[in-house]
Amino acid sequence: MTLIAVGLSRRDIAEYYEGFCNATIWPLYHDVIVAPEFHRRWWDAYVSVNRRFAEAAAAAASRAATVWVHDYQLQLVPGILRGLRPDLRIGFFNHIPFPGYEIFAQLPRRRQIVEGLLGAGLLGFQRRSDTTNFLRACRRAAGLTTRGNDVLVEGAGERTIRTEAFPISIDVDAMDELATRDDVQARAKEIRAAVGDPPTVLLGVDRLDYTKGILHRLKAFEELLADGSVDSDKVRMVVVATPSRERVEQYQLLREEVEATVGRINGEYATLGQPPVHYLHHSYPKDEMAALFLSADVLLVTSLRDGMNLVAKEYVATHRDERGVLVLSEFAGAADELTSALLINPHDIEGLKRAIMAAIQMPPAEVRRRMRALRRRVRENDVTAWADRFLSRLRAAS
Ligand code: GDG
Repeated sequence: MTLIAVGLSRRDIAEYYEGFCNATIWPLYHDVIVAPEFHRRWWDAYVSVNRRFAEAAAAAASRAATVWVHDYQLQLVPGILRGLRPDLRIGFFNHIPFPGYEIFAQLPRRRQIVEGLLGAGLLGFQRRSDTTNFLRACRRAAGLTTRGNDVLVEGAGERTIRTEAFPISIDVDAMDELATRDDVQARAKEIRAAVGDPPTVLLGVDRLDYTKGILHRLKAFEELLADGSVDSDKVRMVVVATPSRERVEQYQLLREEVEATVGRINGEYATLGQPPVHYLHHSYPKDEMAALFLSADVLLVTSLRDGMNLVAKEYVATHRDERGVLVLSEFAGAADELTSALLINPHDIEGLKRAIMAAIQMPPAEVRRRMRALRRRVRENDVTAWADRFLSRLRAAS
């Protein structure tokens, strides 16, 4: 792979990346879990950085090349690039949700975003509902006509833009290979021993982000400890919260709240050297991640909104042994495919508690049956199948 760097100044990072991308678009596209901030100079920075990415691609692409633009940080690139290089075949994939129109409509420059995206010949989203939301935004924010999944752009150079759901996936073979390595399996045993070798290990792995529902998960666990449904000697929770966007204020506040909650739970329910919650604010290499997945009896994915959630798929891919229960939020894109998981609404703490108890107590035959079905689904649509499907649709659309 050849990488061409597009340089960002300190100011670009503050206004474009931390500002417009991660304090305007990210919360807005995740259903305003926290309030998005709108600042006109952040928008100017977004336009300027998108232009630089488009110019870099225009300079690097050969004649009639395919350019695949990724994610919410670059929504204006398809339009700018098309203006610079009409010969290119441009596709765009959005990794995060596309919000309902009532939410999207808050964006002061909503029309420009829609028009920027429509520079592509094919627009891919994670879920069908994201596609539907985008089509509605085309009609309402840009006054365009849609027909089925197509958007019609009229006038000189009339065009049809395709939209479609392409649920992203993982490299299943690579994950499976890691999980069958002897050293990784030995490490998984060590991890269990390190948390006190309890009968049940619950695990959550996320970037420390307010979309992931980490506090909801902790609340459910705390209540189960408080009402005596789980015994802190028998069930241990591992919370891996990878550092993320640490200069954005909402992420600093979340970190404080998560750490205070973990401290409170452990203060209340730990015995000496045996805390019920093991909290890790670190990044790990891939093999350690695989060992963590292998070590856990239950994976808790409690996202309040999530484009897909690859962690859920990775957990499934590591469990060739057909052990392990996946508790999965219906607000993660993965819920459309992974229907054999225990699907939950993370806002419903009682329902989440019931699902955690069901996971802990699930008979082994049911664990195997569900995991087998999950593995079949993840295998059928791995990341190569995902990319092939997108690129062949892009060829057909152009
Ligand atoms: C966005 C969308 C969508 C995490 N900590 C470490 C580590 N990770 C890896 C996981 C997984 C990836 O990062 C996280 O992917 P997710 O899908 O769970 O979530 P986002 O980061 O929010 O990703 C999401 C995704 O894009 C793809 O389209 O699914 O909805 O929000 O692979 O394993 N990897 C290593 N060390 C860590 O500490 N090596």
